[in-house]
Amino acid sequence: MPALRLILGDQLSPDINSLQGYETGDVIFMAEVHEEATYVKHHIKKIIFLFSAMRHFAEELEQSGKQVKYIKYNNPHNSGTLIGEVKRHINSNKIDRIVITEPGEYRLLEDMQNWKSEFDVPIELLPDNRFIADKETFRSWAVGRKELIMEYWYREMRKKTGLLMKDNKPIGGKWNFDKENRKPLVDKFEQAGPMQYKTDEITNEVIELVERHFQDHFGKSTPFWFAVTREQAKRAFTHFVKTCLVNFGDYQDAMLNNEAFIYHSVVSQYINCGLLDPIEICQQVEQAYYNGDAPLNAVEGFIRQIIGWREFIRGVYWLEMPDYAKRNALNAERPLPSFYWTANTDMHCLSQVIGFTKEHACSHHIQRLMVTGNFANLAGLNVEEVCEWYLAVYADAYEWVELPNTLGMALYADGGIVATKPYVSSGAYINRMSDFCKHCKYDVKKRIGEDACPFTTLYWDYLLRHEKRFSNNRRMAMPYRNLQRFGDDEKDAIRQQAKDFLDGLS
Ligand code: FAD
Ligand code: DLZ
Ligand code: SF4
Repeated sequence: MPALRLILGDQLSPDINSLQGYETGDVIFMAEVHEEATYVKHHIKKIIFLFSAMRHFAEELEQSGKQVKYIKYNNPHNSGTLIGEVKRHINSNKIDRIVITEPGEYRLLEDMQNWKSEFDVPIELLPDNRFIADKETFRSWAVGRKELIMEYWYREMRKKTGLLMKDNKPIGGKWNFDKENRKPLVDKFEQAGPMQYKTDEITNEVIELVERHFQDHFGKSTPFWFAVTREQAKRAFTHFVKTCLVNFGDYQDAMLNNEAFIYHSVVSQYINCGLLDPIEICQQVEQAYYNGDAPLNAVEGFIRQIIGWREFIRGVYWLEMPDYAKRNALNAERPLPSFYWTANTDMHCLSQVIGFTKEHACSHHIQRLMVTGNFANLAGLNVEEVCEWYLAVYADAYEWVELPNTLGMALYADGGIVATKPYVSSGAYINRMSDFCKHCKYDVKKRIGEDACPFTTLYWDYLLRHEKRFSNNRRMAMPYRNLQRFGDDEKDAIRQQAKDFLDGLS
C-alpha cells in the first residue's frame, strides 16, 4: 500500500504523525507552491527561510534512506497549488493512500477536508502531535467556563508536563513570577543578539529564486542569517540559554533604540515550522535552572510563554474558528496607514519597530503588542487589514498563532476572549519601557498641542470613545478614575486633537 506522505512547509519535524509508519515504497512529498507563498504577501525573508528549511529537511530525510519527491518553485511543471502537485504525482505513480498531518490554518484544513472528493484514494488527516494538548483537550477545558484565563490553563500544562514541578506543586512556591519581569533597561546594554549563520549553497540558490519571483513582497532579503536545519536551530537555542536566558525574565518587556532582540530567544520561527521541539527546549531551560545557570523568574517566564501562552492561543484558535476571523467588537475600520509597510513615520517608536520587522521578519512580544498593536487598537485600524499585516510580516506567523494574538490580544476585537481588558497605553508606557521617546519629535507627556504624542492623545480619546464598554471593567477602573479628573473642555480638546490626527492618517 504505497502512501504519499505530504509534508508542509511548517511540518519539518521527523517525529510528526504523518511520517510515522513510513515503509519502503512510500514517498514523502514536499512542494514549494505559489498559492502558499502568496495567500498573503509574506515577508521575503519568511519565504527564503521556509523554502531553504524545506530543502534542507528533504535532504536529511533522503540521507536517512527515505524516498522524497521535492517540487521546487521554478519547476516548469509546477501547477502552483498543493492539490495540483499531489494530483500530478498520483497520476503518474502508484499511490494507494495519502497521509497528511492536519495543517495549522483553518483555510487549508477546510480545503483538505474537501480533497476527499477529488481523489480516488483514501486520505488520512492525522492530528498534529507537536503540541502538549490536542484540540479536544482544550475544548473540554474551555467549555462551560465563564472566562478563559491563560493562567489556569498554564497550571494544567505545568502539571501535565511536570516542568518546574515537585510533588505536584510549583517549584518556588508560586506558579508565576511575571511581576518580577517588567524592568526597563536603564544601564548599558551589551548583548550580541541571536546566533547568526552564514548562508550555504542551498540558501543562496533560494535567495536568488525568491528575489526573482517575490520582489514586490515586504522586507529585506539580506543579510539572511536564520538557522535552516534542526541542528543549527538547536545551536541557536543553546546560544540563547547561555547568553540571554539569565536576563530574559527581568527585561522581557524592555525595548531599546536600534536593538531589535534585547534578551529574547528569537526562535518562534524555528518552533513553529518544526525545527525545534517545544518540550525539548523547555526541558533545556528547566535544566539551566537546576544547574544554577539561570534564575527562576527567567526560566518560569520562558516556559510559561511556550506551554502556557502558545498552547492557550492555539486552543482559542481552533475553538473559535471560523467566525473568529470576522470579529470586530470595537468596529475598527480605519485603513491601515502606509507607514506599516514603509516604516516612514515621525512616531519614532513605530518607525523603529516596523524597521526591525522589515529588516529581520521578527520583533519581540512587547514591540508587537505595545507599539504596532497598541497603535492599531488606539487608532481603530481595520481589523482584517491589521491581522493580514501581522500574518505577512513575521517569519513565525501562521494563522493559528497570529490571529488570536492580533485580533484577540492586541486589538480586543474578540470582545475579551484572549484578553480580559484591552492592552492599550499612552506614550507613558513606551517611555517607561524604552528610550524611544528620547529620539522622537513628539513630547510623550503632552496630549494636546502640535507636538503632543499621538499615543497619549489617542489613549485618552480611546477611553472616551469606548467609555460605555470599558468603564465598568474592574481592570480599567484606574484609567477611568484618572479620566474623571479631566474637565469637559479638556475632553473636547482631546477629541478634536485625536480627530485631526486620525484624519491626517489617511
Ligand atoms: P520569546 O520572547 O523568546 O519567547 C519564547 C517563545 O514563547 C516564543 O518563541 C514563542 O514560541 C512563545 N510565545 C511567547 N509569547 C507567545 C504568544 N503570545 N503566543 C504564542 N507563542 C508565544 N508568535 C508567533 O509565534 N507567531 C505569530 O504570528 C505571532 N504573532 C503575534 C502577534 C501579536 C500582535 C502579538 C502581540 C504577539 C504575537 N506572537 C506571535 C507572540 C510573540 O510576540 C512571539 O512568539 C515572540 O515575539 C517571538 O519571539 P521570540 O522567539 O524571541 O520569543
Ligand atoms: C508559509 C509557507 C510558504 C511561504 N510556502 C509554502 C510552500 O511553498 N509549501 C508548503 O508546503 N508550505 C508553505 N508554507 C507553509 C504553509 O502556508 C502552512 O503549512 C499552512 O499555512 C498551514 O499552517
Ligand atoms: Fe512613540 Fe510618543 Fe514616544 Fe514618540 S513620544 S516615541 S510617538 S510614544
